Amino acid sequence: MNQPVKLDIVTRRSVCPLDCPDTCSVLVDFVGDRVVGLRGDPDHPITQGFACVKMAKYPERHHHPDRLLQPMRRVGPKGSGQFKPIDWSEALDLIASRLQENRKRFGDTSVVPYCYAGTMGLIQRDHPLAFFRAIGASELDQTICATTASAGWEFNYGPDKLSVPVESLVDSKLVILWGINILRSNSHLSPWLNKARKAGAKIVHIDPYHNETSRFADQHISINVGTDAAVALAIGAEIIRLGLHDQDYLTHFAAGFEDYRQACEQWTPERAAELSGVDANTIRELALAIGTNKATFIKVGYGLSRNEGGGNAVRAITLLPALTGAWKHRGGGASLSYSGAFKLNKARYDGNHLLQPNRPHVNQNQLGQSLEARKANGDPEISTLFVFNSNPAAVAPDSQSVKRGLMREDLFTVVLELFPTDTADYADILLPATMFTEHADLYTAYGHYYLQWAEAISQAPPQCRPNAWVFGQLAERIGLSDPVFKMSTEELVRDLLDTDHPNIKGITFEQLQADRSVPLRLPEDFRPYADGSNFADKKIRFSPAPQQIEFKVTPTKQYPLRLISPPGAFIVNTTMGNIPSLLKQAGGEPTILIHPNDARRASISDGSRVKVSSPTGEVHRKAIVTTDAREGVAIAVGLWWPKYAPDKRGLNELTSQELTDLGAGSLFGNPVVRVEPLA
Ligand SMILES: Nc1nc2c(c(=O)[nH]1)N[C@H]1C(S)=C(S)[C@@H](COP(=O)(O)OP(=O)(O)OC[C@H]3O[C@@H](n4cnc5c(=O)[nH]c(N)nc54)[C@H](O)[C@@H]3O)O[C@H]1N2
Ligand SMILES: Nc1nc2c(c(=O)[nH]1)N[C@H]1C(S)=C(S)[C@@H](COP(=O)(O)OP(=O)(O)OC[C@H]3O[C@@H](n4cnc5c(=O)[nH]c(N)nc54)[C@H](O)[C@@H]3O)O[C@H]1N2
Ligand SMILES: [Mo]
Repeated sequence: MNQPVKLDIVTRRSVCPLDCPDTCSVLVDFVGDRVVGLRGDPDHPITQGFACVKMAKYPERHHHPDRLLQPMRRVGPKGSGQFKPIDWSEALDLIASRLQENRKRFGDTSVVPYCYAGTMGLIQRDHPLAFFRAIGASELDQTICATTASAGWEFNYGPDKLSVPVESLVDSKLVILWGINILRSNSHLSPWLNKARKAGAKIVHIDPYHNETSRFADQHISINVGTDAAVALAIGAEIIRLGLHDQDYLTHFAAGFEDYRQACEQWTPERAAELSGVDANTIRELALAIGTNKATFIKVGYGLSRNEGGGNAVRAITLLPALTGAWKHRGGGASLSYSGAFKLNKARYDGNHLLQPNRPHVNQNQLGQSLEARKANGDPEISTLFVFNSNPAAVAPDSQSVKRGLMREDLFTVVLELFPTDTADYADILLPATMFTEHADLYTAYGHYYLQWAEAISQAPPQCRPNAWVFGQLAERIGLSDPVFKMSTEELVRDLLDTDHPNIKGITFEQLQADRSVPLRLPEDFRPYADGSNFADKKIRFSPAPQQIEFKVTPTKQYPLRLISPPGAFIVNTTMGNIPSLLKQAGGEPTILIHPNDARRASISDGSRVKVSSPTGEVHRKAIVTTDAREGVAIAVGLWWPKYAPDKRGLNELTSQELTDLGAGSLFGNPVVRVEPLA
């Protein structure tokens, strides 16, 4: 046997920065300056010692040869990705002078940030917004992901999104994974569900895509896209008909129940079955199971909210545990997000106090039309765009429109990035950012109740800078005087902790430094909605009742399939989309899954190249013919970098800038498409 080579491995603790509910505590292994491994922290109660397939490849990302290492100025045409290195002081001077010129000429509101969740660290994610608020820029509505589902939840329960603690799930008797592929996008929930199952719980998955979570579950219920509200209302009707609702709970906590009851009555199992494709008896059985298992837990995903009726669907689904009083029972209730419990003092860190009245808003899902918009005198609405923590050329809807906007000669674009993304190619000034191991930050979570602190654990390349540093420098250059721009990360975090809210009060910076992960100070056996204390008006809003929204965009002869684009296993949005080993694992090229019957009708064979077109654009993909896709649904898994797709086009060529029913969210799960052989 070979003796293992002995290396001096030093292990340091950090927090995964990806936009994922699990927000893992991770252990990063170094040999000297080299990152050689990343593992889940075995001592963290939620991470439980395992990292996902993506982050396990983190060393490859850390040492990627394409990492941006110095500030650069565009020398080729926009979009060409041709740059020449400049130094930081030149870059910052150029930005500051062009910014001031554009503010003077086109107004403060012609400046807009475009940022989202490249890192979930609060300081590097949100603190830069203070800069834009101080200069009176347009406000960015960060609607690209969660606002529709959040609006649905908040409509019912009030502004704080609270969930059944992960630790209580072991006592669930029935688990419904509704429109979420937890094995892929919330994998650290699975150990808890396995424990619940050992103790007798049944696990049901409701999704048009038969995936690893369907196989993990005891039952998969396939459903037509965008019909969840009808099914949930029919379940509600059955529960009421059988008298399995919790009258006492409703008497105390429901507002407008009669309205809801009437809305449910319109949905017999048969009618819901016809629309949704879910068998009427399956709906009846599910209603009986939910009505009789008081500790039913419903995990609702964001995927089902990305269509015209998404907000109403989330409302209809998440009223079910209120109907049965499940919230009173340990392990019963629902979960969308845990974020509402992180009651930090957010008054200052992101410049809320600097926000000027009457700022126009730019909806993140309408970046294209905002960039293309002009005033009556021909001036652009947007003169200056700062992109950081986001890759809009790939992730924003209607890429053609986004690209037309980014190509504008009179647009000044600054991109702060780690890698040469498709968006970076459009920058006038491209700046190199630091990675999560290279800066300290504070992390909340949307899949558990632990607040976490990560120190910088590795040296950044000499010219890379944290987002907060960049905007601090710009603030200084243009003379912004608010003290918030001088605050260090530690000072900002101390400010965030400075609150009397019982969930936070008593958690100190020193404790975070020592423990890294600190549970929120929630009551023992926390049941957020067992009584009225967390509802907006002490009541759950059943009225106006959620509806099954009638879609404007429906399949036609020309575009017979509905397209959805759920997360891929190997990338998170477009992050990790340039890691060769992961791209290989993902099959080497982007694909589209279609059902054998749809494939036959369109004369498509498995493995062939196809043209996928929608009313907004077209892409070319490899077809995978499989019953994992529901008939009538085309599934494009994972957002490939457009430049790495064989046709150099991204999936959002096919999506539109129209918005959802609640929360002004995106319609990523809404387009209708035609799939045909590529000539
Ligand atoms: N590996 C991986 N993990 C991720 C991400 C990633 O890209 N990759 N992205 C992260 C981000 S930003 C987010 S917001 C979350 C997303 O997480 P979620 O959207 O909450 O969950 P997903 O796993 O995307 O599950 C979406 C599921 O909804 C299904 N679906 C689509 N339309 C409908 C519908 O109308 N009805 C029903 N019942 N189901 C429907 C899809 O087929 C898919 O299986 O995941 C995060 N985690
Ligand atoms: N068709 C379709 N489109 C979608 C979706 C879909 O389901 N279908 N999902 C949508 C969803 S759920 C979301 S959340 C959005 C996500 O959209 P984005 O938030 O834009 O997510 P990413 O594509 O991962 O891009 C994040 C970028 O931030 C960079 N980054 C990471 N850390 C840092 C840092 O510290 N500083 C700086 N400056 N940059 C950093 C990364 O390198 C990466 O390029 O996409 C949406 N787009
Ligand atoms: Mo997201």
